[in-house]
Amino acid sequence: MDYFFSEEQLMIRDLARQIADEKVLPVRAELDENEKFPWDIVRTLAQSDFFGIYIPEEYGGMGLGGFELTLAIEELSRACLGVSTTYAANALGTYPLMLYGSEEQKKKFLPDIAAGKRLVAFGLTEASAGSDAAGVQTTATLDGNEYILNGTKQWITNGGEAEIYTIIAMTDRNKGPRGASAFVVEKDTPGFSFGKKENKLGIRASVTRELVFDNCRIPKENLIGRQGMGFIVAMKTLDKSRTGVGAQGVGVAQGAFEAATAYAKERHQFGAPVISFQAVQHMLADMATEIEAARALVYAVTKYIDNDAKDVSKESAMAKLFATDVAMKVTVDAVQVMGGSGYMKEYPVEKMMRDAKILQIYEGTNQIQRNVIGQALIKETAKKK
Ligand code: COS
Repeated sequence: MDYFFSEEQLMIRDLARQIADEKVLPVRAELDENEKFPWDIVRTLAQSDFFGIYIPEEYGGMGLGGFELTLAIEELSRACLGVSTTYAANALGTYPLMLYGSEEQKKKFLPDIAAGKRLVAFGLTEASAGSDAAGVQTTATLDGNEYILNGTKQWITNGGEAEIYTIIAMTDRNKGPRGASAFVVEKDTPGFSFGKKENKLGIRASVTRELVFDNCRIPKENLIGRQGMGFIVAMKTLDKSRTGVGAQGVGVAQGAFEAATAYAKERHQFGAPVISFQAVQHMLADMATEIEAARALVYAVTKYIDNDAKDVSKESAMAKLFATDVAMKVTVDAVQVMGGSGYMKEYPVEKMMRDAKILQIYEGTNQIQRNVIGQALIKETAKKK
């Protein structure tokens, strides 16, 4: 398929592919085995200006869009989903500042983020808040010129390694979603510490930690947007970032498909390469078709969002839902095509299958995506009456 990329888009895709092939592929098994955070790769991405792709030029970025970011995420995911999660979660954490930050906040934080000098994390999830985004228990209480944060965030990607945190906390618990507010909190703020590092099934190169706020005082100026807007900040952030999860799905599925196809050409049974058997060909044909359909949807939705479309919740949820379900199916099938070898750590597809599972869970489970799509359909059909 030719997506008629511009010169700049081709350059980003090719450079991302080169970094993935030269820097990520050789170490991905080791990063996975030892749960090693990919600092060397983060530095390489920073040197190549990858952290600034989607950040406006006035704040030190390249001034491009979510589409170019998607191309970079897809290529990194083709090699290692743990590495691409670190990179994509950085954008997730940055969006609240980009979308709702004050001029002062943007000037203060975005240049360092664009340069890859400081990593970012997004903190919404808690023990009793995840799918139920309004169920946040962490509180932010205004005290003079400061907010005091108390509570614990769970399963936070880039936790501990990031230096900038965008956090959703309740400024008024009685108001439900309208009682939430968004804040930016810097690492090393007294009262802000990190809990245990999680031991995960997949994406083991990425780090997942608890964030603990114990009477953590932050300046009043660290409020993002207005008080009470936190739920909207979180929803709009997720609307924008979910296509990135879709791109992760396309990338990991592509990587698994390529590995399975190459293997099926090499492996001989009954005197012939297994790819000559129709049963295997049909599996590969389905995989190739589903990947292309997922890629087309992710690209189309990302371009739609880049063109300043107003309400993108439904389309963004569709891209995430479809591409990540494809990723799960394709990675499972890649293991099946490769049989015993597919199950062994010597080959990359068992890791891809373990990694892919998280895509159906984080940034809103695929059940939640269906709820978002369903709610949008109800609204749309009500308008048409
Ligand atoms: N953009 C703008 N406004 C939105 C919105 C969006 N995407 N989604 C909801 N809202 C608004 C609603 O219109 C509603 O406004 P009013 O009070 O004026 O009517 C308000 O926000 C509350 O919305 P709703 O009643 O739909 O909230 P719910 O608590 O039922 O939650 C879902 C809705 C399930 C969609 C939300 O909780 C969600 O997205 N959950 C998943 C979050 C997630 O991805 N978690 C993973 C961890 S973060 S990496």
